[in-house]
Amino acid sequence: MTSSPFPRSFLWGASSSAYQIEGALDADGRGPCVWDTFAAAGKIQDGTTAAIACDHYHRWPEDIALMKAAGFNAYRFSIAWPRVLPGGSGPVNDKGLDFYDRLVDGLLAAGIQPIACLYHWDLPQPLEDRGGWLGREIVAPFAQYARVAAQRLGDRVRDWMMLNEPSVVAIFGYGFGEHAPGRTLGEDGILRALHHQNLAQGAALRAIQAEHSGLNLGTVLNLQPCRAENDHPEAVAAAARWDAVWNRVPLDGVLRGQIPPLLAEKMKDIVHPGDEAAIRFPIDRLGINYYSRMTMKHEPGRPFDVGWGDPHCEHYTFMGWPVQPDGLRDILNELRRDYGNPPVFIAENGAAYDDQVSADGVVHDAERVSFFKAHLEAVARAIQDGCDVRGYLCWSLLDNFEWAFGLAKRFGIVRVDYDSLERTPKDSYRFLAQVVKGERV
Ligand code: IFM
Repeated sequence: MTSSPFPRSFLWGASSSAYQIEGALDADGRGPCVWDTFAAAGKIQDGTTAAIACDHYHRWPEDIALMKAAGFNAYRFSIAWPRVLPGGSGPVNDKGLDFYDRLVDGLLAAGIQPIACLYHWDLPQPLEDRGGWLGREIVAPFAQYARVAAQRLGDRVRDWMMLNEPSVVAIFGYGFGEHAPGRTLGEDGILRALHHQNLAQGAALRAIQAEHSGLNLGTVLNLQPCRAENDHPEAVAAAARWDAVWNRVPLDGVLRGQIPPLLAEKMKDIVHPGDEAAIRFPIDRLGINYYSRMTMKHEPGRPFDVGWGDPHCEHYTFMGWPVQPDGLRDILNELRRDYGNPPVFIAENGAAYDDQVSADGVVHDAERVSFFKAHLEAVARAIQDGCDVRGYLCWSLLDNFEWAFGLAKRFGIVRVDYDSLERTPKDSYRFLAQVVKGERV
């Protein structure tokens, strides 16, 4: 394609996370994490667990081969904190690190750039037992973990992301209890967990920087534009509050070292002198996860007096999420206009659908193909608008363990048969492979 809006150096690939695909939860000295505890308490909706998941821990060579065959040149994976530091801090488990050594070497041999994410939700249980993200005691263990990971892999992994979606961890893990560790502490739990992730991130970024120079350091945020359900002032104010919680605490924290003014009063006992400087860091890359906009309404009695409004959208995914590709272009342009156009990459974008295996044994996932097409067009337009977008990684390579929904929600471009663990590329895989080759979009 001669007029491709995507630069030659563009990163194309997929994202995944350790807990969702690896399985092998007892292998090689791994310690327990909060999601193990949450699943054991019967909190996964379809009753499944991640004990085997995609068995990526053993089948990673096959998964790398799938990415290579698609022409992908980048892959974001997460390192499992409980494999590296089974107690959350303290003694290092070399066998856990050995797995990521093998994975990184395999990726590099296949010509795929590894992008490592340190925290994709598998908090070691011993740390949760000491308060988890609710206390600032977690900062030092996270910095130790970052240092240890960079010591082992920093000679080959150039791109390091600290967190994945801190607002989801805080809101659903500590506010509403729908995610591990299942705490239902409302506003205070949410704001504490958000701020302490920001603090831990700042310490981890500095720890890695001190360990290795020349690395690309960043983090991954799920930025979702917040809209009011209608133009009633109460709804507009509710959307602004939710935007402050969901988007601004993480974004303004790392990029500006600021607490959103709307939350300053509620956070005054959580934020200590000097914290603003500690959470700010001149990152090299911002990863953006985008799924949809959020439509909010005024709902007294809920945290921040905000509830979910009706987006009045034509299409929804199997998660019930509205399909709103223009929100991605909006968020990229907002970063360009209001945050100095930082280098960004799409670190996750994708959709779960009710996949059916056809008589030919393949999933012809036309809806997912349309989803990708529309979102890639949004990215292309944002690049034409002048946004500094460096890559697009779909969520996800494989069907996987979708947290509290278990194995029932399938996001992969490759189907996984959870009995045989056989991998079968879907039509969306072939579509993205064509895009990468410049034949589509
Ligand atoms: O599966 C998750 C992922 O772990 C984080 N971002 C959203 C995805 C889909 O819900």
